[in-house]
Amino acid sequence: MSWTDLAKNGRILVVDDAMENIQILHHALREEHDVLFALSGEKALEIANQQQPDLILLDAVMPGMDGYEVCAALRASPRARDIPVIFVTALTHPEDETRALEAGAVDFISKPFNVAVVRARVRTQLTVKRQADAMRELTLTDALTGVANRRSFNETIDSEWRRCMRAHVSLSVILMDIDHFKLYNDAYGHQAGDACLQQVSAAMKRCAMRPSDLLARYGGEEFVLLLPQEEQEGAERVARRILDEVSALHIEHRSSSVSHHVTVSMGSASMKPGPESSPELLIRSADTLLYQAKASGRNRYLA
Ligand code: GH3
Ligand code: MG
Ligand code: MG
Ligand code: MG
Repeated sequence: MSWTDLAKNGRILVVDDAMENIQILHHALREEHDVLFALSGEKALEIANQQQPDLILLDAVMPGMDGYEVCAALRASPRARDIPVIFVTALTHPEDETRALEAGAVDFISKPFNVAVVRARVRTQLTVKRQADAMRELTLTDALTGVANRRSFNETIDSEWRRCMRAHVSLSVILMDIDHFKLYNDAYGHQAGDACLQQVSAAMKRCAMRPSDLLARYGGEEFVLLLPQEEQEGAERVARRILDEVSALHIEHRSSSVSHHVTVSMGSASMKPGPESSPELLIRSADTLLYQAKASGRNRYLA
């Protein structure tokens, strides 16, 4: 990707069974946007799921899957359902337009179209999409630490649970709690406490290696790390690394009875999704172990 691509405003997938239609739209949009294309509905779904464009311009009449079917399939796909769709079609009847909007399209452009109008409508939808993405990001992020919040964790553990169930693999969680954090606040002040939370969560994040791992702030000074497709042993390796990383921060904590530095306690649990298990049970197991880690001296993990 060159710097000019980076400077472009959004990535658009153009779907049409006629190459000349794709060329016209490509020509109209390429200066401002990154343009991908697909010559069939099936191919469009594949690209939408893999590359997650910011907007799709969709032909209605195509052999194989038509635009309406593509639109319905996009809405049903977790990875593609938030991508806005504009129909661009030779169909002009109000009923066709209604059907497109009912299928989930955000706009409908009839051919022949005016290029300037297409550009303007595309820009509008990209702006709306950007705002929606930013809003979603805000609702899923913890403001202090920048890691995922509990709402995001709850959404993710449910979907990863289902994914691991289909794949017949385990998933693990590590529940983590800063030791004697109340005393830390009392000794160093609330602002220093906030900075400590930021440093500790950043250290935890460095230990989450895979793209599907998710670190979230679970509550005040409590964090949770979700490790999809990870067995007990892998989770223990990560927990050990977290102990080391947090200890290597060397954040002074003179009133802690554990160490003169900030430490964490952890409980980690792993499960293979099945009828006897649930995400709630997984978290409860980790929580019980965290409690025991606290009771048996802190600055350790139990699995
Ligand atoms: P333990 O080792 O048993 O976990 O003891 P603790 O003191 O860490 O646990 P406790 O639950 O008694 O206290 C948690 C403290 O975390 C109290 C609360 O003021 C502090 N805390 C929670 N959220 C924040 C925050 O956002 N910023 C700061 N500075 N402190 C916070
Ligand atoms: Mg067509
Ligand atoms: Mg604590
Ligand atoms: Mg706590």
